[in-house]
Amino acid sequence: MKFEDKVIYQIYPKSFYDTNNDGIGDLKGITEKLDYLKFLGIDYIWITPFFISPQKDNGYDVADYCNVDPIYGTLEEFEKLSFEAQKRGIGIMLDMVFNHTSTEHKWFKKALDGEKKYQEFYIFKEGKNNEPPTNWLSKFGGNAWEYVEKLGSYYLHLFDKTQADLNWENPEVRNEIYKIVKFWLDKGVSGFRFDVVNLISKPEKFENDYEGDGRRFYTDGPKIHQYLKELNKNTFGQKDNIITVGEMSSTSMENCFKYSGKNENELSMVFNFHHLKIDYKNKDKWALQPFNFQELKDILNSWQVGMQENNAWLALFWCNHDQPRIVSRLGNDKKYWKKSAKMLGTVMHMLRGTPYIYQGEEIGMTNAYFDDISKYKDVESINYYRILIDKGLSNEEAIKVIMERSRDNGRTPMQWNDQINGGFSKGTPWIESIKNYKEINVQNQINDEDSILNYYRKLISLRKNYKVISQGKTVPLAENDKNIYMFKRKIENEELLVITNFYEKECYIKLDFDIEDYTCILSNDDKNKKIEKNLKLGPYDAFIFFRKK
Ligand code: TEU
Ligand code: CA
Repeated sequence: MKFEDKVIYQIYPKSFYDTNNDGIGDLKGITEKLDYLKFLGIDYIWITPFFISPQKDNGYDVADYCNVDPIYGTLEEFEKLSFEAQKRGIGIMLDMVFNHTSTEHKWFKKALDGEKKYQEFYIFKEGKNNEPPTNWLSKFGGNAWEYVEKLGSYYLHLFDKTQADLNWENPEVRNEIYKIVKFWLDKGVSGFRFDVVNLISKPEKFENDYEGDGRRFYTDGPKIHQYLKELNKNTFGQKDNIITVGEMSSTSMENCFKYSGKNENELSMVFNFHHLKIDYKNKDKWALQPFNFQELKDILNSWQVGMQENNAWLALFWCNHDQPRIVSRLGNDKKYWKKSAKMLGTVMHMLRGTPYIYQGEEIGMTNAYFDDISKYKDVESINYYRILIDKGLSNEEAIKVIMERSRDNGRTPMQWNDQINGGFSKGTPWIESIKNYKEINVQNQINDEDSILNYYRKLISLRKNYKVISQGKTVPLAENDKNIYMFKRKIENEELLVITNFYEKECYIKLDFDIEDYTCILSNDDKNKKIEKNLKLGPYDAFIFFRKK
């Protein structure tokens, strides 16, 4: 695997940095912050979609894949960004949304105008007895089929009704997609993130799901591996060193062995979300429960071991633009804000896989705590607020759920300094800034040796200096401990030992192996900590020990 010592930084351009003060972050804003990213030490930036789009789902509804949406800038500005990034040794990964297009895409418009060729680009089906073709649910709420009066049929949309699913069965669709990928390869991009790519292969027969929402019929679908191998062969596989990551929704580990397997020629690595559903009550995102620590450990450990045994590679992450902020979710964003943010960072950066940092995570940005539905912008949050109210929840009860679970928690403006809107924009931001920008911002942390930001820099540089971090095998330890998450990494004569306390309570861990020769190479607490048979851990402590045999 070629990308094991790399670290990737995810940028949500809308909320990163606004250079013309229209309240929306832009490509020029990314270019202006490249020196900051260089300082952080990351190798690639993954930029979420900035293509032409009506922005119903903030750009995941693409109307033209080969042009920049004017709210973000121009193709020339992208080229400038790409040039400046390359100069600094930073690669650019683009976010390709090929499960669906916007209903504003010319293909879909032609389909609506009755052009048979383009109707076959999508999944149009007739209903039965005035009912949609199946009872499948959209991931954003409601039925997954939308009726088109003038065609007398329904089209499938696994997401919003303005995001129509493409028909990958059609070779012309696949060809068009190859052309788009090649267009961007020719512009010199270094890699791609493929949005919900394990949902592209739909079943031959469309039938009702009486057990779930339909996902079991199209998740890791029948031809998925064939499609990915062909995509690889016809596009990025023809060039050296292109890095690719697939976003795998509700996937299985067995499928991930193939998606990212060493000799499979599909993708470099995979995201999965199982470790982030540990606070969903009965698997329902919109029902709250405290996070289940044992379940979190079991999931992380089983994926670590399973993937390494099968020569497959994981993308490691806590945060992205669809997730609440991790320090608010698993840490403590008040009393132990700094310590818990560093502890969580330690875990993700020391596991086997490629770490992804989502903008603002490196300074410990928190959830938004918006207490009024009018402040939310995300289509999913707005739809589910309605659904919860219709279910009989009061406004207070519904807002409590949205406040914890909304994707907007991760979409508030990046906090650069203590100036208006945290230095993101002098205009009115498209989504409100979090009030805590006066304390939590880049400027405050950049020269503070003890800051979360500088701790992340150390985590990144450790990966560059220790082979055991980039390439070692993971050995889970203390698997049933109630407070501690702990593991070893091993390669040849190097060994890394990572010990973390996920709670505020002090605790002890008995080390039942040979503890000689370990030295602490990084900690969010006492850097001179000596390893002992009976090791004491303070609130949210994290220690990284190393030894060479
Ligand atoms: O997300 C896929 C996905 O399933 C998300 O809907 C997310 O996991 C969900 O919010 C959990 O409830 C990708 C993109 O990352 C997301 O921003 C897009 O909205 C979605 O695909 C559709 O393109
Ligand atoms: Ca702007």
